[in-house]
Amino acid sequence: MEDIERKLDQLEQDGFILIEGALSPEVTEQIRQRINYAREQGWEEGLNAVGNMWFDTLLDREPETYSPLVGHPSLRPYLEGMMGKQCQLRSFRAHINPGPYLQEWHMDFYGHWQEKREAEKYRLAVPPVGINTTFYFQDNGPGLGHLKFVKNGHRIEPPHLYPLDRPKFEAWCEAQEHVILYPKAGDCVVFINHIPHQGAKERDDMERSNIVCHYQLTPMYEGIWHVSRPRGYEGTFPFVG
Ligand SMILES: O=C(O)CCC(=O)C(=O)O
Repeated sequence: MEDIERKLDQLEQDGFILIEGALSPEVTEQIRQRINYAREQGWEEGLNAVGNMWFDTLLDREPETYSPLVGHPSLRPYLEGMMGKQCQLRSFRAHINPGPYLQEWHMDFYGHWQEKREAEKYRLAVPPVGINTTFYFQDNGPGLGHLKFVKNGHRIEPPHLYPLDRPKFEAWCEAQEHVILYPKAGDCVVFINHIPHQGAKERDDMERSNIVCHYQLTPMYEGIWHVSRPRGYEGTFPFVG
């Protein structure tokens, strides 16, 4: 219990926590292979300019493989500890980085700060927030690959967001103090998803894939500024019996 409380404090304080061994080696290997199978089948939605190939349909295509990741028991204390029953799966996306990969500095929930200001105008409104759980299927490490955060980037509003001036926003992110994580296969990074972050391969030929579950605490209106589209309502509350 105390350990969980400490981790919840850390998530609030730092904006992220690394959960080591969130998935067993067997499950990690099984899912790694299924993600590669998805690529063989050509199920990707696309491959973007920074080297990220993405898949939005895997939870629907192979629920027996992927649904255990939603509200996974090793993460439940943190998701539930932060959001309770209102914790809602917003979207489920897998990624493969087939070649060189240096992600753009970005936030998954770009609209957070403007929605926060909006919410402050109304008596019952609360600022919408979201959490990512990103599962890794290969070992990252110095010389291999990493995930970088802007230190305390969930607590300060970055400049150049509204309207987005991407070069200036990215230059600001680059100039801040950073924290670098090296998640290993089976680890999961849980983070508040308006913190600016950037994944990267340091070795172009490493195999690298991950699965991101986006959760949201509050219902968010269609068109809110978030990198993912919502899955809808039915069956999206993992902690409600
Ligand atoms: O490690 C990565 O490639 C980046 C992960 C990411 O952008 C995310 O989890 O939202």
